[in-house]
Amino acid sequence: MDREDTAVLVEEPVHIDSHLDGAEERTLAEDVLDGLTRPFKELPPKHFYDARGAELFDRICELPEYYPTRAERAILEERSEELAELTGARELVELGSGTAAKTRVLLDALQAAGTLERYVPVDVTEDMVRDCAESLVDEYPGLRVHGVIGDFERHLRHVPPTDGPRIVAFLGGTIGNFPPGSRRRVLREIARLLGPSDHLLLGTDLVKDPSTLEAAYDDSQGITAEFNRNVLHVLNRELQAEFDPEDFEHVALFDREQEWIEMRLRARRELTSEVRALNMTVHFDAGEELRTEISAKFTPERVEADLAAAGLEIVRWLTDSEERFALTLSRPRAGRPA
Ligand code: AVJ
Repeated sequence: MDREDTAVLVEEPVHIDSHLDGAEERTLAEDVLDGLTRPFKELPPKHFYDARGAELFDRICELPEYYPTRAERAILEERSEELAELTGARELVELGSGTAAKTRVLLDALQAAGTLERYVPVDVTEDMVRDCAESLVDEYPGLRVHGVIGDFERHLRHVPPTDGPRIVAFLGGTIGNFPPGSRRRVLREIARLLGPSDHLLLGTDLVKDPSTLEAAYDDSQGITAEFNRNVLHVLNRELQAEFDPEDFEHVALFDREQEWIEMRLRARRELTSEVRALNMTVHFDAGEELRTEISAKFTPERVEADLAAAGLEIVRWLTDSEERFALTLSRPRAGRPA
């Protein structure tokens, strides 16, 4: 056996596959063509997260008004040991892993239980996944990391098969960003990653009084307003648009009927902007709004119904002491159709 053959046999602790192919830019262009020509203008929230958007989101997580991150972390700190025991997981798959800040709490518990073998982060930001993978293999001796760079709406089929029980984690309440129909579609797709001995760990923000909710999305320091306006910086840079973000006011309100938060950008005056890459002119009347995000708030009944629609049954319903946020552990219902 020569040296090259030997090299193939050495297993690298970090393995990263990228499935991005320029389709991301097309998605932005399509979403703008579709969403900004409608009578009620709308853009999907995933376009917030360029480097500046990701940094602003990290700052949001530290704000006194934005409780979901702290509440979810508190639940994990309190209950990770139990989750490790219930699942016996050898593998953690994390959708939208970001900097994996909360993930370490779960990895610690799986490590302590002696079952942890592999971490599979799925995220669109390659640099973040790579940096995070390198730190994690140093922090957790024996851990292998298989990063999947892609969009969890399109690339879930690239998540590698598992050879032992796994937890698929979808944290932060991001499932709430999908309108009800696509929410169930996304959950069904995620459920296809689960075999009979696997579990889904889902984070959802809970319905509560509107003033607490609205404050969480309209903080006194104006960080969320900057985050919201950042989508216009993204359009200016990626599609050669000419918006002045300061022409738009940040709006956050709780829709009591739908039980979701809406973020909007409201034109302070009548204005037009070219979007040069799309050969398009966008017009706003004074006061006209662009919806940039919905963030659904859940009741236990809604979580249960959405999971059931994906063929999943609840194993544990975990909340923080103030019942602001929930983590739900679920598993495939016996006899579910493949
Ligand atoms: C990361 C999508 C769950 O909806 O609360 C924070 C994003 N938007 N502040 C949320 C967000 C405004 C956040 N998610």
